[in-house]
Amino acid sequence: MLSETVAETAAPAGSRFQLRFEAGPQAASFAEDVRRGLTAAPKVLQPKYFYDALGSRLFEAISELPEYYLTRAEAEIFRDHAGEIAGALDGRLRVIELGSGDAQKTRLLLEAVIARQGELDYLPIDISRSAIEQSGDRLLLAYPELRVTAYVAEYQAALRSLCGEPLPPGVHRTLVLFLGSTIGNLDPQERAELLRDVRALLRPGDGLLLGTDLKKEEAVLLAAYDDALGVTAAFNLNLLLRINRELGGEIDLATFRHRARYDRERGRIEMHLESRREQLVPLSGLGLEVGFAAGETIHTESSYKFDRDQIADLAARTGFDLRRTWTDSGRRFGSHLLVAR
Ligand code: AVJ
Repeated sequence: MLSETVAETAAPAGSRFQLRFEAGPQAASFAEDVRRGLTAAPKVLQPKYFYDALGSRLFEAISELPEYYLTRAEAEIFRDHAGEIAGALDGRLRVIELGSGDAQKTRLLLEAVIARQGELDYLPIDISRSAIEQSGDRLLLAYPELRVTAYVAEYQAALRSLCGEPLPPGVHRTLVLFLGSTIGNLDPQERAELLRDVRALLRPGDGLLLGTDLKKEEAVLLAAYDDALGVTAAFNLNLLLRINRELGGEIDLATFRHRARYDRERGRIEMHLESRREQLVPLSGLGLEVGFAAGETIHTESSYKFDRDQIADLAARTGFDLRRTWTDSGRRFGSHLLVAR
């Protein structure tokens, strides 16, 4: 680890809230990743950079859109089955969440676990400090039985740090939550690597609850990533705003447009930022000028869609068994319980 700090916070229940920062040894900076991504062919930026303060709020707004069914479908699963999910592993649980964001739908699961065991250690990991602080405050106010140890970190760095720590007294099992189809952002190889990192933290019988979007009709998928109100377009274009603000860019946002397409073969939605014309984009802060042809794009996100067989196969290759899959009534989304072998 390059650095680890435990921050003082103004949380209302200070003693029940700890905030930790983990900088992985391999973590490149935003500046380095933008330089590398925009000088590559084809051009690419990593979706983790969507989530600055504004981007995190835009994603929350996306969750409210009629076309973006993922969040609602997963919440429906938790409303209908949280008790079953919380009871699927035996023993007292602690809950670790990867990419907790605002942790809204997680509440349904936390409540079900608290109902079973009376109290709970909850360890959210997220790269957005603002999202994790806000949600931590709100959770502690709502649940006096909760202790929160929040990690502002990339998953890998936090998982590795957690590996070295003993289980708190009275806790027998770890349940890791990776919800919202965030795993869909990872390419097949990265996806397996992350699951192996999770597996390394777990003991046989521990669980990973994995939320994934399911394969479906292309028109439905495309609408979810190209909504009529243009919120997803704003979410995507916000990356350019962030480059302007943090890296001294002078990108004219009006010269780019949001694009979503479905790659059926790979089973993934792709989001791109497309240059409307040929141009030279000044990134003075980086001492760089980036040339774009008309219609050239920056690939900003892949969002993979899955079927159950793929999840069973992924589980088998990473040291888990797929014990059970819950779906919403429209069979749009899947919550898969993987149990460590
Ligand atoms: C948060 C990664 C699950 O891929 O659906 C929403 C992000 N991108 N609209 C997704 C997103 C465009 C979202 N995940």
